[in-house]
Amino acid sequence: MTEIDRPAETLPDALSRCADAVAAALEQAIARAQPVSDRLSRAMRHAALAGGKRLRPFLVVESAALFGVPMERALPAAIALECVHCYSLAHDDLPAMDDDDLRRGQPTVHRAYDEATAILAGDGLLTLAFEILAEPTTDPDPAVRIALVASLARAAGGEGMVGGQMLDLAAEGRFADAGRPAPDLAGVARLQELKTGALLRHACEAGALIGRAAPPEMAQLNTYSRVIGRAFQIADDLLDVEGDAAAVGKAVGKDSAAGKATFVELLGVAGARAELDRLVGEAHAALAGFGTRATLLQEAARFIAERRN
Ligand code: GRG
Repeated sequence: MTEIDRPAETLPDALSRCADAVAAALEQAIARAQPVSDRLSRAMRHAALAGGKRLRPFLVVESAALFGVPMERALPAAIALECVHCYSLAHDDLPAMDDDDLRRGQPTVHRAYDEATAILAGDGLLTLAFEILAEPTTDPDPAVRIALVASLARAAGGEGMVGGQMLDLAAEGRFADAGRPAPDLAGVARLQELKTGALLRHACEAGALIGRAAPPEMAQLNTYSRVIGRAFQIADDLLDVEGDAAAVGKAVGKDSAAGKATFVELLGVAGARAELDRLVGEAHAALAGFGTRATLLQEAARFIAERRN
């Protein structure tokens, strides 16, 4: 099916259809990987299958759909990214990092199992991601598979999410020798562009690679992904201030307790909301060249800005 005969779908329907497909594909991928320990297998499933909006896979699928790629073709790259995201959450929740008991409304992996198992489950998902990307079913062209591997590695590693997480821990004043990122707007933006923005950027890049996007189309998606990355984090900061733990599915109020600078602290609640509105407009504009094919991605920008969990 091409984008031309793709049936119109509302964003909630498209998100839920994608989330179901992602859960089924993750379940199969973990089973195929055959972890030798049943406990490890169950912990990996707990980390990967306990709910979640599946926003990053949705962005992969919809970015690829801009180029007429059906969901099934984009799904392997989409679940590879979700494996990395789920690993990062399992590790972030550990006592050595955020020390959280609740994630996606369920006990965190180390609470449901133990710390060593949670670390290994995260490691298992991280490596599974790259195994999936290496498989020919991900893309028939080896050059595209290598580009996907390189893009995800850069996004997840020391120059991306892991680097951002390190800056975030430094912002709490944990390391005497590591320096602290400046507690101003530029410092917070840089930290967040790495910690959470990098995987969102990879999501759109992966879809563009699978869709064989031309450089100008790649650039438009890159702009969109940067803008929604910023919106995602501002919305997250607002949830930390105003959200309800039951609805959010995790503890709230942790940023101010840790004394961290956030967008909301620097802009104020009204300023943060105004910035979100501006960013939603910018995200729409970035994809204007794709016409109605980009409607779901444009609506996703508003969803990200207004999300309640
Ligand atoms: C431990 C290597 C390592 C990295 C951790 C992403 C991250 C870095 C930590 C997550 C902590 C956190 C709550 C960050 C705020 C933004 C964020 C990633 C929220 C969770 O993402 P959603 O809202 O979650 O997409 P779901 O559950 O819907 O998948």
